[in-house]
Amino acid sequence: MSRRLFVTGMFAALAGAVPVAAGRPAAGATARRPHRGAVLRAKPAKVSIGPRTVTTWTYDGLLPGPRIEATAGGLVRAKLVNGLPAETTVHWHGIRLDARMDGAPGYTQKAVPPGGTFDYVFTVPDPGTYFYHSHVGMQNDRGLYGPLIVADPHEPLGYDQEFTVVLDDWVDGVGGTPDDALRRLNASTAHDDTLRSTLLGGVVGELRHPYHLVNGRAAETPEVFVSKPGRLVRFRVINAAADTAFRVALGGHRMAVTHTDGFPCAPVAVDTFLIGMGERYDFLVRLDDGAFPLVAEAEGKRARAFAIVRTSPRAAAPRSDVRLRELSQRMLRYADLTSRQADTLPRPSRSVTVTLGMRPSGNEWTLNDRLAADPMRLQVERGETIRIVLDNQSPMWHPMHLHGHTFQVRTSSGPRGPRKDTVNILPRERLNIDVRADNPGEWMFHCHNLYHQEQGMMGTLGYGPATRKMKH
Ligand SMILES: [Cu+2]
Repeated sequence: MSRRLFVTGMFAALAGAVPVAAGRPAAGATARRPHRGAVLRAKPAKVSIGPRTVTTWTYDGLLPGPRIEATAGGLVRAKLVNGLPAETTVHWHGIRLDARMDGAPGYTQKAVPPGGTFDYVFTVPDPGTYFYHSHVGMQNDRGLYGPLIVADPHEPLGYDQEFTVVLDDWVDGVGGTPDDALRRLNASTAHDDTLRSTLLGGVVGELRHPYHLVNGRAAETPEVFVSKPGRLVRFRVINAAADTAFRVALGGHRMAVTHTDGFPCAPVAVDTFLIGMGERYDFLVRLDDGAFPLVAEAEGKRARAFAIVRTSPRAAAPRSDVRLRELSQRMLRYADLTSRQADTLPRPSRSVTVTLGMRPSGNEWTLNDRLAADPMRLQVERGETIRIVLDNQSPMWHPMHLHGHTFQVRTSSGPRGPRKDTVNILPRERLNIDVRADNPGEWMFHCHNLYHQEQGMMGTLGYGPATRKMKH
């Protein structure tokens, strides 16, 4: 099939010309359970990532945590039971939910103490690919994350099968914990500046994680997604890593990117895309006959996460170190992404600048020159639309994430930039994002590099005058 025909087919599918044929999602080896009345038991556990077994903190002993499924407009109920030796919360990343359910410790709830419980009950307004994770300290760089998939009751895309691909960088239980890694960083001003990428404008991350995972499995013992030749398959890719952007490609295939951060966009045919921490991308692909490498290159780190997409039981498995030409071919840019007319926000009535900075130690990251302990606060009034001008004066890229809202990225290609909740901004770059203030609360706005978050890069967007901060 030619690429042009393929893309035409994608647009036809979006227009509803192809009937919905989505069967039950088959998420490879990812554990699943019905979401109704789900109980999430946060607890220490031994889990195998393939080449080794590690002791870490998990939900229900699983890595990733259980897949939670919901339908747009419906309810999610999840009881968090804290079996950890530390306090914890669950944040529902990307969901425009009731602020009391956002899981932001000290802002929207008190963190749940060891032995405690918390009932998360909220409506999910938008379909799409989301995830949940702990929002306390470095816990998200352990195993405390899982996919949250919100089905569209009027799904306009026709496809035969879907797979969820949760990416992670892994250090816990391999020469220490993420807290140890953070302590080492904070104790030194010498940083590893060999981790570099032109695409990310310089140094890419704070440390070299020893493993990179797809659905909890290292490249040595990869996840295998089983399908059939000719099937049109939707992949939902979630970057749950703490410090790693991934460059994703499927060997021998071109992909049509259909969604970012849960929201639909006009399909774009590309060979590869870059996904920062906290971002999600969905793509459609018509599978060929064989066994194909699904590669997520840890950008600038000379390592990769790896899985196999198999449509032929007899085809030889690709090696995890296979060279993929797709990785260096046509790459998705934000300017390629166009949201639906219905998702386009009105003109903002004012703009505020958020300057991203680094203090000379290299261990303190700031928003408008403030650290998390005395955070930047953007005040908004309900109903207004504001423009946030992100101005990165720091020497590293940052995936900036806003809780409780999706913003519209104003790209160079016109007014219908993508709706997103997490956006990568490169060093020396300025980027405009518009936010409609339609969900009152006190919302975190922070870098999703967990090390930067813990080194101060955390502010808030709040409605009306500041009220007293909740006691941690
Ligand atoms: Cu950052």
